[in-house]
This record gives sequence, C-alpha cells and structure tokens, in this order.
Amino acid sequence: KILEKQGQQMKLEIKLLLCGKESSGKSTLFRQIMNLYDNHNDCTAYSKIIQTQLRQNFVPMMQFLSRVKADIVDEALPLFERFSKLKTQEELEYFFIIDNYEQLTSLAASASQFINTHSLQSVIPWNAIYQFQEAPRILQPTYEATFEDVLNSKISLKQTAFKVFKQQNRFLRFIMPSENNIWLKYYQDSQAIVYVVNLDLFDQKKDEINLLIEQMREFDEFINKTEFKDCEVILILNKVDRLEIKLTVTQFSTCILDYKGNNSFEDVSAFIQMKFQRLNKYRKRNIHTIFCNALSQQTVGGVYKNIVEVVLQSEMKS
Ligand SMILES: Nc1nc2c(ncn2[C@@H]2O[C@H](COP(=O)(O)OP(=O)(O)OP(=O)(O)O)[C@@H](O)[C@H]2O)c(=O)[nH]1
Ligand SMILES: [Mg+2]
Repeated sequence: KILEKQGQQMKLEIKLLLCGKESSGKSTLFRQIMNLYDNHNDCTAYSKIIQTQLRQNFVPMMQFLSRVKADIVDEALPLFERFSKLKTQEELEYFFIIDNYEQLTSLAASASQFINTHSLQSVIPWNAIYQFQEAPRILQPTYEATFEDVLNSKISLKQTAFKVFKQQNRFLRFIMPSENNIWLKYYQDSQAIVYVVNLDLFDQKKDEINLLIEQMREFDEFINKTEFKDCEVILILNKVDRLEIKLTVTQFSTCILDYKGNNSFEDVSAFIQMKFQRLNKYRKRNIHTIFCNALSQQTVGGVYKNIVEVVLQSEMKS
C-alpha cells in the first residue's frame, strides 16, 4: 500500500532543477520558500557559525578600511595587534565575546556608519555589512540566530536537495544538481529548470572575463543541452537590490562593453533580460524571466507563485 501511494505520488510529481553559480542565491531562495510554505526553521543551529563568520570578517574589514584611509582604523590598531597573536579557538572566543565586547561593538558601529556615509555598500559583500550592523547582538555570548540573520549570511543548505512541496494536488520536487553530475541520470526527466543568476557580479571579472557574461555563457551551455529541450526555463535574475545600488556609482557600459543605453535601472535590467532571453535555442519552450531580491520574503512569495504557475501551465499543455 505504501509503495502504491509512493508510486502515485511519483506520477503526480513535478521535478524542478535549481541551478546557478555559487553564491547566486539558491540556498537563500530555497530557505525563504521553505519558511513560507513548509514552516521550516532551523536557525538557532547556525548561531555559532554566524558568530565565527563575523569574527573572521573583522580583520579583512579593517584592512579594507585602512586602504580607504578611514581614521577609525587607527584607534583599533592596538586591538588588532593583540588579535593577531591569538592562536587557539578558546582564545579567539574569549577575545571576541567576553574580553573586548564593548570595544568591538563600538568599532563595528563606526565601521557601518563609515560604510554608509561614504557610499561603500557596493564594494563590500552584503553579508559582511549586515553582520557588522548586527554585531552588538551577534557577539553576545547568549546569541541565538534569527531567520533574518541566516538569510543574510552565507550558509549552505545541507540536506535539502530533495525537498517536496504540495501544490494543488501536485508535488513540486526541487533538486539541486551537484557539481560532479552524479545525479544527472536522476534529473534528466525534469519538467523545469529554475536558474538563478547573480546580478551583483556585473562589475566583476575573473581571468579578464566579466562575471555577468560568464553567467550568460554557463546559462547557455546548461539550458541548451538536448535533454532539456522540452523543459520550461525559469530565469531568476537575483540580487536586483545590489544592481540598483551599484548603478548609482558605476557605469554599466564600462563593464558590459556592448551596452549603449543610459545607466537607469529600467534600461539596464531590460537589456540584461533581453541578452539572456536570446540564448534560447529551442523555440518550442520559453524562458520566463523573474527579477528577484531573495532577501525579501514578499518578493520570494511572488516568485514562488510565478514558478508554480509556469510549471502547472506547462503540465496542462503536455
Ligand atoms: N543583497 C542580496 N543578497 C543576496 C540575495 N540573495 C542572496 N544573497 C546573499 O548572497 C549570499 C549567497 O547566497 P546563497 O543563497 O548562499 O547562494 P548559493 O547559490 O546557495 O551559493 P552556493 O551554495 O555556494 O552554491 C548570501 O550571503 C546571501 O545572503 C539578494 O537577492 N540580495
Ligand atoms: Mg547554497
């Protein structure tokens, strides 16, 4: 009977692949969806990890601030000389949580303020800024991570690669393909690909290649595999909040050389959307584009509804 039930569920199941470059926001998106539709919440388990991330960010943050000649660093130098001499995990913990709590939290506050007043939000990773702003809370010995903290930190999902959501008598199964492709056989009969792109990378390069262009190339290569020719493709252009902030200080056309338009968010985002859409090699299926800020619960709620609509409609067609 159980087997029969499982068999029926398999037939009612819709497989979605959740893909995209590392740090594009797959886990964040997934966490939000779980929180909205599955009441899933495991935040306090991450308290220690988040504290450790913040401690580890202190030194690079100070090095960065000293490069941009922030005077708050001078005051902090004696503190960091002592810090660099620490060796064991206990020493570190003691240093951060008990010994220098007052000094470190006031330093974090000055650093956050400096970042804001000098419009440096676009050059520092978002999770570092967030944790610095929240330092007085995070550095407390009794700190318990909130959902907000987990979303805004860089924490991978471990065991959730096969999460199923029930939707109008159907089951949506989200699958995150692993890098070494051992699941390739399993995910070949997927109905949809949810592909997450990190817009925050448009002004960055690796080996002389712009990282937005690089994501277009990877997207092209992935979605145009023959085994996916009948798959719906849902393209999530994520981190729009970062794109918007960066466009206030960076000219898009200096990063993407074939862009000839103005620097408004509307024109730039329309251009990016058009570039990705054009990569579709199979006319029979569509690329559905959704702009997203995965940190916003409301936005992700809309994105999820959109995804459900696309897959259920494509089911009716076939
Ligand atoms: N500002 C901003 N940050 C985001 C957004 N989505 C995700 N992030 C942040 O980006 C970082 C990476 O997000 P993850 O969800 O861990 O990325 P991932 O795709 O799962 O990365 P891997 O597991 O390494 O493949 C985290 O620090 C998130 O807080 C967004 O829309 N806006
Ligand atoms: Mg992840």
